[in-house]
Amino acid sequence: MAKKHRRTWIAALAVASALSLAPLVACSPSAGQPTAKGPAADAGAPAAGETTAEGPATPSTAGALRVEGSRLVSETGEPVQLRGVSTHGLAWLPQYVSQPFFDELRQDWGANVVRLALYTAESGGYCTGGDQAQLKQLVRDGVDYAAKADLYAIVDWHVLADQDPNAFIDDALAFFAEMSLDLADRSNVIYEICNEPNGATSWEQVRAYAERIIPVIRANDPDAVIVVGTPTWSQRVDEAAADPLPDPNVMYSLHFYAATHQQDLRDKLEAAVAGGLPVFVTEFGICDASGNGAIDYASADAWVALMDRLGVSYVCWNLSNKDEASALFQPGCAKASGFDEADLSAEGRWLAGVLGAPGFDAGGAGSEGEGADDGAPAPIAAPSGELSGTSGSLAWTASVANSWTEGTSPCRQYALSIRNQGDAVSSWEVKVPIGAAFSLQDGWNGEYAAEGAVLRIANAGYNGAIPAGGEVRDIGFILRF
Ligand code: IDC
Repeated sequence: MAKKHRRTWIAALAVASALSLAPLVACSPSAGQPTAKGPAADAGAPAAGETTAEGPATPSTAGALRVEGSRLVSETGEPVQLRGVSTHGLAWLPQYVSQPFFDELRQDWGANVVRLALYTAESGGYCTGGDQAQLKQLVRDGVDYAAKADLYAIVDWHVLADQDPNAFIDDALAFFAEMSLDLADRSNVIYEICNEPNGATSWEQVRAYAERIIPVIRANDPDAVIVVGTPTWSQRVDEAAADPLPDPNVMYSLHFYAATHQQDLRDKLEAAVAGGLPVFVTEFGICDASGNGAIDYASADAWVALMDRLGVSYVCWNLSNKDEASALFQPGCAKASGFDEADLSAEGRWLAGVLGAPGFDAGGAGSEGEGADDGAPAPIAAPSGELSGTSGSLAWTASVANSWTEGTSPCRQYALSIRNQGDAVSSWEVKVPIGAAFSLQDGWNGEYAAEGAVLRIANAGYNGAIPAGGEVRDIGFILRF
């Protein structure tokens, strides 16, 4: 009822002051978007094919994937976006590779891909004393569990401390020869042949390595998608773009840690994709590049918004209970499956919100404030109460003016007020972390932009000025979860 009143009020306002309401921005892709049928190489097209009414593309719906232009596409050429999680090192934390947990990743988390990270060089890594037979079996099992769970699986040769993938190229040649033979019949496998070349390793060196590994895989699996890392911890997609490999089913990885890697790396991603390079974010975190430190939610949400807009696939680091910010589970959590919201770390709760995690909605996480970093909101389900925060000297409050359900989707109408605790301003912008996937249904007396799980609101043309100590009100919006 209040909703109806509100609409009447808007109409009156529009007539009275001849003001146009801010144009609505497309809803968050994680909330579900229609499938685009446009040319696969059109990087500017909305992210699509990934989230349809039936859910994200999976091996059973999209089949064997391939690369077309800058996009990953299904067997029938529909754009596909993969979104999921990476294991930590299989040698150290093998317990998360299981059928029950991979089933959960697909059904409860809403993921459509899992990455199996096989460290090459660290202590106990594949080339440095690890039990190779056991590790290969874990990879085979992981791909099998993923197939049964209807997930794509990335076999990740996790070059890190070794810096240059050529350091252990003989092991890599033997590994990929054997794995591609064993997995040749699997249509859910993606090969990632070097996680993060780093140190002084140049693109020429990575390219030379790829030119030796790719034919070995192709001998058994002519069509699988292969992802190649790029220099500087997989950030130099520009160098790959300048001299790409001739194989048409190759993608190039870009990795980011949101608190460290900001707009300049986002620009690199956008430029590479706009130039036609197929890029896959096979690893990212939302803390700093050490895998720890404070979470940067604003940067994380900006990354998600960009990747969703470009249709770029992304995989979050890492499935572990380590005491580090990039671990998806609470430190020491002893479970290996059967997770619920309380078991998730701050990054885990954020990711569940981004993926739309259907299995976590029912329990109504709503764990606002509970152990969250930086006071950031943590709910996964639709937030039920008032949201508030500050942007510089502006203190804002978004209170729930009305709530209802459309179909099975909760909707909330919010009233926003902003108090200026500093000097007079002539314009304003606030970022409201919603903490759950949403779509913006309506908004008034402001300019609205949905960025991942954050709603950015700037002043309209007529309400930018707030005197010192003053307040603006009558700003409102409707979200559907
Ligand atoms: C980190 C793990 C950490 C482990 C360390 C070294 O989170 O527990 O001790 O590796 O093995 C990467 C790497 C990834 C890193 C991660 C965070 O691909 O292996 O994991 N990171 O440092 N690139 C950038 C960041």
